[in-house]
Amino acid sequence: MTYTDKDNKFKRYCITTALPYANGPIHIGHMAGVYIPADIYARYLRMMGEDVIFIGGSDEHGVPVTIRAKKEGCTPQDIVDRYHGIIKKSFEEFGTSFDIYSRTTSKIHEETATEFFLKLYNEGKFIEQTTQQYYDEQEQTFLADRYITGTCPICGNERAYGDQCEACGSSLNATDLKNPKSALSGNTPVLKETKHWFLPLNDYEEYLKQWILEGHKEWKTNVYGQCKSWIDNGLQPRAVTRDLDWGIKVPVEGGEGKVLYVWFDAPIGYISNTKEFTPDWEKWWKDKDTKLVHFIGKDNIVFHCIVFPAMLKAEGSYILPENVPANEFLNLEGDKISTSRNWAVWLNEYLEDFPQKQDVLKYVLCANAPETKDNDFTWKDFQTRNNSELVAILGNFINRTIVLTHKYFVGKVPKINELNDLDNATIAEIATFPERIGRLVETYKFRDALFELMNLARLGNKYLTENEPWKTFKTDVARTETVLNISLQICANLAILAEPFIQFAAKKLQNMLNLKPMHWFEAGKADLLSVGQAINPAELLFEKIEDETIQKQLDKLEASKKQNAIANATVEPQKANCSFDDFAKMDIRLGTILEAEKVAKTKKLLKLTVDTGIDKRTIVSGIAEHYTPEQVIGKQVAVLVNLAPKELKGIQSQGMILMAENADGELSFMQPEKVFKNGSTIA
Ligand code: B3M
Ligand code: ZN
Repeated sequence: MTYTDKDNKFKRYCITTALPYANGPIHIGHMAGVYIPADIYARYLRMMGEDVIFIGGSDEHGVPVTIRAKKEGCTPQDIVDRYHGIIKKSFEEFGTSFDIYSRTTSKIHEETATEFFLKLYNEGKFIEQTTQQYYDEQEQTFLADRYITGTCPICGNERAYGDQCEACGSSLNATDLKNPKSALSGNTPVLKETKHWFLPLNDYEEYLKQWILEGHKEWKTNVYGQCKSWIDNGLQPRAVTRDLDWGIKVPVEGGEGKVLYVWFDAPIGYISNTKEFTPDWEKWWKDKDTKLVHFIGKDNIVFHCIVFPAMLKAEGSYILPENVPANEFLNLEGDKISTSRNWAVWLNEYLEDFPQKQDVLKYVLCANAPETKDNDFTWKDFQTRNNSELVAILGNFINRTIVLTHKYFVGKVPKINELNDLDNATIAEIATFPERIGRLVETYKFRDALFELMNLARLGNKYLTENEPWKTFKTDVARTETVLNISLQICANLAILAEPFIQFAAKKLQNMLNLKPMHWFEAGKADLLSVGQAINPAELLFEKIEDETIQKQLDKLEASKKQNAIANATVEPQKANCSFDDFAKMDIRLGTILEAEKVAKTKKLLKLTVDTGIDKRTIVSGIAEHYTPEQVIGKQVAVLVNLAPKELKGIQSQGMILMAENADGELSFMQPEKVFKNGSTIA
């Protein structure tokens, strides 16, 4: 029984989390959007004594994986083996409490998805359609939308993909692109006929309309709104197969060279993973007493609220999700998180850079979760939340209470004496927290729930500060006993109620207090610790994070921004051809800059004296905004020595220093890789 299900309608909870593509590690956006809320939900329900299965796994099919493989020059299997390993390990280290974390290349998944497809196929639930798809004649393959780039018909971005333009965010059809090019060969693809199987979503439109728009008005507004707009626009048949060689083979005649669409097989992965976990899997998927909840990000809403339910409905024996509490996106330092641009905080790197600080990230990402709108993660906020919330509020309260108990009462829980009004009010308030937090978790308001948890610590701090046991000890030991007893009871309540949110700290605190793991319903009381019970010395739960640590992370991001700028810089188009004779006319030599000074009243010019091996001459060069005179003296550089002399600001310039220039207009000298004599020719 839960607070919001007093009649015990649901006997068990099947909690799924979007299967991340195994084409890269996972990052804080995934964590904040999906895995942290799901983990809090699962841990909480277990503490409520509910029967829970918590399912995760890697999505190993689909084009994102093949693209990564192509980029790295290895097989898709290599890619998924690598990233599934990395992702699984980081979830384990982070302490995400999956009952199973498996993968869609498993045998059992292949069988389950194949069976599912066949059942729908045999029952005539698909329609077959021949459509025109882009085909790369050189590579002899149909092109997935992501493999086609071209000009966006909406904003003119020349690097739009066949399914989406990342510049303006429009979703596109490959055939909308102007000037389409195959990402495999660079050639213009041709349209070719191909047959596919479609799930006629339109047949389920009425059902979905009733089920969601009438039956699930309680869904989050972002989710409900997206569903409504899809349904209102009218549902169309959707292809469930693709021309691709990476995936689960289409198991019917005519299916050669085709695989199940990744969005057909991946959600079935939830079912296969349950099967892998327990032979008793059907109760989790086919019994209406089970509450099925999908945790996902907003880009997956249509698949989990419309397509997958239609698949399940078509199959006929499955339950549908009770809720799909999708989150919005988390940005990073004001920019969209992006795997390809390496603009992310990767979970595996965080765990390396911040050992033993899983709770801090979990706390910050929950406190700032994009539950109702996109949110921003900044390292500064991470530091502030750690230092002024976890350390200053929670850690400080617990530390003060335990240290004082050791100092005054040899580490034993003191007795309660006469209670005053403040004590009674405080005890009454403690009692309200479990239900308050519980109801918020049950309704997927994890941020508010966490805020309430911290309010309990705030209550503790306030209580201590108002009662000043460090003062009363000298005059009124009985009062000090009462105050510390109540403070310790607050600590014990925190030790229980914090478990879903910051489980490492909760465990540590339980150990400090010698408290056995408890049921959620047991919290709220002021007698969790019995009088005379020994507690252990205070251990630090959280430590301050210094500016240098934060700066290191900011530097890391800055470096990846620079990398990207270099990778994405536009290159000047090639100039018209010149003849060898044209080129041979130029006399380019190595020369050394001997003297340099700024040309008065100019910003850009340096007057240089250069030893060209032929003579020592004056060259005026437009590099003063990039180099100081001191920086250039002594450099051996490339000099065009037979450029016709020219007067610049009254100075005769006899030649030109050759410079490389990048897209940002930054300049760099051309220097020989070995030191040669001045006057050596360059050709
Ligand atoms: N792999 C998309 C994503 O990672 C996809 C989710 C599958 S959930 C069944 O956003
Ligand atoms: Zn566009």
